[in-house]
Amino acid sequence: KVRSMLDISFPPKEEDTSNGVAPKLGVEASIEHELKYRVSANNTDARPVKLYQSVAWSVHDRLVDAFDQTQAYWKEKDPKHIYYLSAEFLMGRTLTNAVNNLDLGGEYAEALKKYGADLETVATGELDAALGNGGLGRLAACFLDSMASLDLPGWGYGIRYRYGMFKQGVKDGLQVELPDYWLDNGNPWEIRRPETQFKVGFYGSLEDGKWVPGEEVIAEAYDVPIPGYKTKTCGNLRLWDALAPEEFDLEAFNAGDYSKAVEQKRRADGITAVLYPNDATEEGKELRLKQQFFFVSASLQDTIARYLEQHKDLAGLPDKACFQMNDTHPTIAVAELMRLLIDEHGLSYDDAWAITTKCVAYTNHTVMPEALEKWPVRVLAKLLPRHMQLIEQINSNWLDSITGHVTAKVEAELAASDAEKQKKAAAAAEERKAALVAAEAKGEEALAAAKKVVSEEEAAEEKPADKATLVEEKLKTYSIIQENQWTKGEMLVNMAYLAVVGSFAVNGVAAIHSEIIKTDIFPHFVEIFPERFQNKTNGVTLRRWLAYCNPELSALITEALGTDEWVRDATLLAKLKPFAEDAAFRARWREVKQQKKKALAERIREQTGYQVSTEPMYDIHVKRIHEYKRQYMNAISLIHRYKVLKEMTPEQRAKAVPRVVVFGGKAASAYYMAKKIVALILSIGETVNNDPEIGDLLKVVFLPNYNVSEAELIIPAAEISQHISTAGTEASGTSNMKFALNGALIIGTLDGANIEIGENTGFENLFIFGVKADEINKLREDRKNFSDYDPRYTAALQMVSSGVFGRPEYFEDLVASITDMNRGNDWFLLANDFASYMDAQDAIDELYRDQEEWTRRSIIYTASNGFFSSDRTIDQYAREIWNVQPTPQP
Ligand code: Z15
Repeated sequence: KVRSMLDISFPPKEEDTSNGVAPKLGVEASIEHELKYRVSANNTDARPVKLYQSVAWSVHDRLVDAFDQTQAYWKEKDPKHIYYLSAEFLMGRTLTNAVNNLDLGGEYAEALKKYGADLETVATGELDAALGNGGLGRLAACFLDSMASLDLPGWGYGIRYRYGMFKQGVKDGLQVELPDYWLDNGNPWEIRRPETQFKVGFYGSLEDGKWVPGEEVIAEAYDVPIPGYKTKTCGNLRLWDALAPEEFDLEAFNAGDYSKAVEQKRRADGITAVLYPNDATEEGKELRLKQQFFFVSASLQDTIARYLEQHKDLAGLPDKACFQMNDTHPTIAVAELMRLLIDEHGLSYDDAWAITTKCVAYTNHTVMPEALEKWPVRVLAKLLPRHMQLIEQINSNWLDSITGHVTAKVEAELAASDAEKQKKAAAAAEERKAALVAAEAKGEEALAAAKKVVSEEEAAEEKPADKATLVEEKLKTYSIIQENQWTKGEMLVNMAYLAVVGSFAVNGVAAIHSEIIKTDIFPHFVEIFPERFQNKTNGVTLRRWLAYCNPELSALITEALGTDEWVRDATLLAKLKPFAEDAAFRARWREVKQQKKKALAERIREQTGYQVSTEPMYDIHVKRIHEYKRQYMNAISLIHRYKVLKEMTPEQRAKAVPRVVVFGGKAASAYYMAKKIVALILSIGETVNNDPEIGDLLKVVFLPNYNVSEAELIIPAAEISQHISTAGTEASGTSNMKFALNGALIIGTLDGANIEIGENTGFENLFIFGVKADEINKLREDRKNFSDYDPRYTAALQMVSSGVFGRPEYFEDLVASITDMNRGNDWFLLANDFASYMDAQDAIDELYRDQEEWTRRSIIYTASNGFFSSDRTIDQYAREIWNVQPTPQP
């Protein structure tokens, strides 16, 4: 701890534990108080943002009470805690969630009447906290909500990026990236903790085995209270900011070199400045590794410091702390925990290893090779020399520990494959012996000739493979440190392997994904520790993703079930099933959907200028833009749809099923193809939406800046949603769950959690198409000879190339990536899946004509997917991995 001089204790507590003025005031008075004193706006000029700020500060004070009480209670009870280490927490807005989780919705609504405002409008004054890219970061946010709601002692640990996920704009038909300075209006949801600071070192050297860092920064804590749903429990998300040492050490600053201090400050600022905007692709930058180590080191030091306040012996740490590593991003935790235990706390290597491997668990979120982090030994050794040394030791112990196993495996393989060869060799040897005997009988000359033949034959004989070499070769496939397969001679640290070796549990995020990681990514580790591998199918919080983003549908559900308990216990949603058969209920269900479509249409007009009707089917495809997610295939299908509509007679058009197709999603700023996909969708929209012949029959909208708040508006309005990744590539997907719970039907592949959604909903209710995951490898091999192009596909691509949508040269590479066998080679198999995708699309149109059946299915989706509540997921983590118990306040 750096700031020990500030560790002064509070004055003794009064009976009333509320520690501020505002909570003693009623809601209405507290808003007024904040408006006047914190935000400095009088009632009459309270503009929306200022009103938001005062309401937020008023809620903040109530959160702080809940937070202090929970944390004090947990400190006293000292239960085991889960620490969720994640480089990303995609929180979105907080106000609505906090007010409703605290069960203060009614009171705040009432108080706001005075200002002629409602909570929903006031809430739009808040900027999203977008400290994450997509699914992985949003999952972490859902998990925090569920941990608190289940009264589980747990904290999230991450980075307080000053710039979150970039804002996406559209200019001249292209994506542009704008900085996201989300702290612009202050942040009422965080509490700065200047008293909680830790030193984090980088670079330097090892002197007598001791690490002497060449650079040091200070990690300073910010706490974000996480209110559970209708419980006293309020968890914590602790985010770290980086300060230069001189910033707190005034004396050194004054005595030292001013320009050096400025340089140090600049370097420290850089660490927490900005989130890397890549989703599921690796960013091999040293600064990224610095970010990872920075937050991991601070979090581990913090946990150990708090543990040691109450316990003497670190051997007990595994009974009090579990660190869940969200993907490989925090994997340096394995080495850092070892270093802290050995170098800072004097434990032996073996004792430290025993503790570490009981404290750390790892979640894998992807099988995409480009997302599996591998840090060059050169980079790691420079930035973290002691950690590199420890990783080498971990690796050599690991390889030693399995040499017996690998040797036995090699022996078994040799035995099997050589048994045949040896038999043959023995027979040949017998023959030669006989030949020699025969030759000897014939005299000297014959014997010499025969000996010559025999020695030639013996030389030609296949020697049994050298066991030692084979063992060595095989061991390399288990090694945490491996040679780069592209850059010979460069050694890499495979962070996923380090995570598996250092963890007591490894899990995937959907059933199929957890199988694929066992067969394709870690099969050799499964041999050694089969019991280590688990599945924890993802989930989403029903608070944010149903109750609060769709209050209209929620009210209807609550009315039908006669209780709102389903918000806490999602399995109760199953009781909605019979209502699918009730025509009056279906009509009301449709009415709600219609209302949400209207809100989305309004948003589309605001953001794009396009006027869309609320009558057509709303078909939504929102997620990060990636080749594997195949927004491109959807775009091609829309070109075909446009072409068909153009070719129709007026009579035929009158019978067509109109659609509004909405795309949203960000392309990583350096992802060349993804940006072209965005441009293609924009161009298609430009052409189609302005074609008077088409009118309301088809609108193709790219809604810019898809983020958590946009998702809360978009998802409730969806009638069909698209989850069409190449089978085997999407680990889980989580928006599929949100759409299903909001009664949108799914068109999708047998990939990720789509499969389990199908199992729960009944596959007959989904529009499933495409090849299966176990066919992919073979199909990829066969691509070179692929000739079976669907004529619709070819014609649509021809339209792109011939400039129907403008800029044909700009789209050349994109077209080539799926048609030219030397450029991209259709790695994600669009050509293979296109025809069955179109069949599924036809089935959708057909079903939509039958609104009663469509609505029936919509209700069934909501009723069937309570399983995908993150409360269920977190309950499984708590029981099956963490061994953490609910610890509610009485
Ligand atoms: C990310 O958002 C996901 C995986 C990653 O490895 C990275 Cl770096 C980012 C996503 C998966 O693509 C998605 O399928 C999954 O639902 C999500 O993580 C949460 O597990």
